[in-house]
Amino acid sequence: MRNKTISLTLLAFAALLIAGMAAVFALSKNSNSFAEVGKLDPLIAFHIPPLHAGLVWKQESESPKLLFFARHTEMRGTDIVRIEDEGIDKEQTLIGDLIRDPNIFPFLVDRSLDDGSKTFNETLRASFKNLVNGGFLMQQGPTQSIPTRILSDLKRENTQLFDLSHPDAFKNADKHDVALHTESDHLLNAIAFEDTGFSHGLNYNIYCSGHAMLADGRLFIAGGHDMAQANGIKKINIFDPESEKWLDRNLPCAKAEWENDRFGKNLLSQNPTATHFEQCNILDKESRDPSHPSDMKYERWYPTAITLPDGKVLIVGGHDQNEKVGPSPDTHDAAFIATRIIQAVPEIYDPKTDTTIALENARKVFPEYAQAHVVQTGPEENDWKVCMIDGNPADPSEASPLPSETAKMGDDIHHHGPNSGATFCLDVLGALADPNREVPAEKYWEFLNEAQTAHGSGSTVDLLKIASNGGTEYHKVAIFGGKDKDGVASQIIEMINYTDDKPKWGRQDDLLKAAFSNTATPLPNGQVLIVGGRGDRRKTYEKLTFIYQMFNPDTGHIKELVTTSVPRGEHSNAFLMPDATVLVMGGNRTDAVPKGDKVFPRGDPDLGVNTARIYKPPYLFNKDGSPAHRPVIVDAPRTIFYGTIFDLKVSKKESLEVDKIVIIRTGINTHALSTDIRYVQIPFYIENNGDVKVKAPKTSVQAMPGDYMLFVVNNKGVPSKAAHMRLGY
Ligand SMILES: [Cu+2]
Repeated sequence: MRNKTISLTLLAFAALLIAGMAAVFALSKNSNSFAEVGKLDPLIAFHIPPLHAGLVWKQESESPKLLFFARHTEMRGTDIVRIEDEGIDKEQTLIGDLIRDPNIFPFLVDRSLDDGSKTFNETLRASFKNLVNGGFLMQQGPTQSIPTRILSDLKRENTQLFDLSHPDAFKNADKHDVALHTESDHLLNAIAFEDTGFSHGLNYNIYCSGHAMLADGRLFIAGGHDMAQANGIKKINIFDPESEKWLDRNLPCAKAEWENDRFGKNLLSQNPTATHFEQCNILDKESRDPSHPSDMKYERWYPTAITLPDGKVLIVGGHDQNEKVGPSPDTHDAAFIATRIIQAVPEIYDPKTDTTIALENARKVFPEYAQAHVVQTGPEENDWKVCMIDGNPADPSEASPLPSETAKMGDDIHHHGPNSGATFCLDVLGALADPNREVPAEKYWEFLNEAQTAHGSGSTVDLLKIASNGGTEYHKVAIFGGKDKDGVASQIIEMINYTDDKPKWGRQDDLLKAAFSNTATPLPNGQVLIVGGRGDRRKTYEKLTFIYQMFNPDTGHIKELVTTSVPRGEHSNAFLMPDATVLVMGGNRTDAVPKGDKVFPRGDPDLGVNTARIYKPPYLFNKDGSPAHRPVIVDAPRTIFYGTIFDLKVSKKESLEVDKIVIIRTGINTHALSTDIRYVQIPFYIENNGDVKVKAPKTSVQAMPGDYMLFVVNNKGVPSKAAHMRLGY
């Protein structure tokens, strides 16, 4: 008996020893690789899926907040669920009562309607559809927010401010698989989020609008989404991070009435067949998007916006439809969809006057969310243009319709085309100064070069280096994959250097997998992280890209990093954080459930939960997996001015090892588009006493005015944490 115990003990000990050794081996193997491929932290369950998001800063703050947008910004989840209302009890109330077609959402029927008591309230369902949505159906191909609000998100607005410095901001349940997340996991960090939509003055649905960060740190939003089937709006909305409020814009009539009489209970009790509030016919544009002096001339969904060196904003493209074509009983609203047009007229917003000017003389057709970059064309302050890839000729006299074959529901309604590899540069100041600015023409766009392929919805990075004399040493833009002319995902990476005599796109290493809707993020050491993307017009889990990749712009090489299990396709985003890690988040919720999944066979979007995660790049680790020693910025100015020299206090020992000083402009990122973000390497010298003197960019063409993170990178490639600074005139 005793012997047996001893031998069992020995056996257990041996087993423990082997397990221990295996664990050590596994650990050291993993740890070793952190310095090679980086490290993925556990998933962080969010209560809401961010479609687009951006870092916003109070001028005096060292830490940014993240402003989030989800779909249907002006409505809370409680506006779209069964309204036996206040007592929102359980799962069945989460099911969009407005969704009626079981062929489109079979999982809704399977999961909720087996219980006979859970019947729809037809009147109330219709009232929401009529009073808020003009009678249009709420479902559309890519919109999951209606049927899939989760409890932790239900009472919230769809615009949220995420306080990154809140102690619970990144609290998580230490899980690495989205399917393991429970409802309570989504509440772990909920306290770090604050409603920032209607309650803070935003009256419009800014889903997939154009974005730019203004010189004073305010967030600029052009256009957005109106009505169920892909209409644009003409609004300019602006968020001020100091007051955390939106600029005053008039409240749409239908929205005001809805607030007074939710679900039209009073209205319908007087007139059971009413289709709209009195004087508030939602099919009339003024009811939904009442005119304001700041409005754009053209309504836009999916436009590109970019801050210019003079602080104004250029708005290009986007599309719209004819809102006077009313809803049809047909779930596809084909007549409405068929009226879709691409806006060919750029507009310029001036934040000083809060007004917008249309450039009728500079028409050109671009795909949705086309890439744009400010490019220096000479030595003077006004020598610049905005270069854009995938340009197409515009009919000089009228709006240019999309190819008709794209006007189908049930397919990919976001045909991000027409794509082309043609790169054109717009002389913005020339077009603005033209006395015939209001005469329709296709002028001021100069053809630059044709890329080897089109790159529709491929992400870009914008990398600029300033020489010690203040001149621009190089200005490289790289574009990663995207859709070719036929709409097929590509693996091709191309790069152009705008300081060359004749700038030309040049092929680099291929991406490891063909993809569009990926996100490229410039890191402090000058390398570029690429995450996510999907590889087919039809979204399928199998076509998503799960490998993180690093692009080296000096060599053109691609390196494979970690592999994730979480897809990041359309509506995903990634942000370099002040601590030099990368926050990866967003994406369409349906993408997170594999097709054919045994537990959730139909890819139930309720279970494709919202998750973010922190990725730690290789530079944060030593070879043995321990944390790398980082340079420390002791003191830095909060505001810097063009053409000046400023002091940077770096801890003494590190100041002698400084290899690079970079400033990275922060802003919005979504749909592979981040026009705000530019990586600028700036010159410096070290005085005998170890003080670091840094030269700010000479002109605003090299670095647009606005908020930047400044990093010091040592001679081992390890970055400091960032100092926040605002660059201005
Ligand atoms: Cu979108």
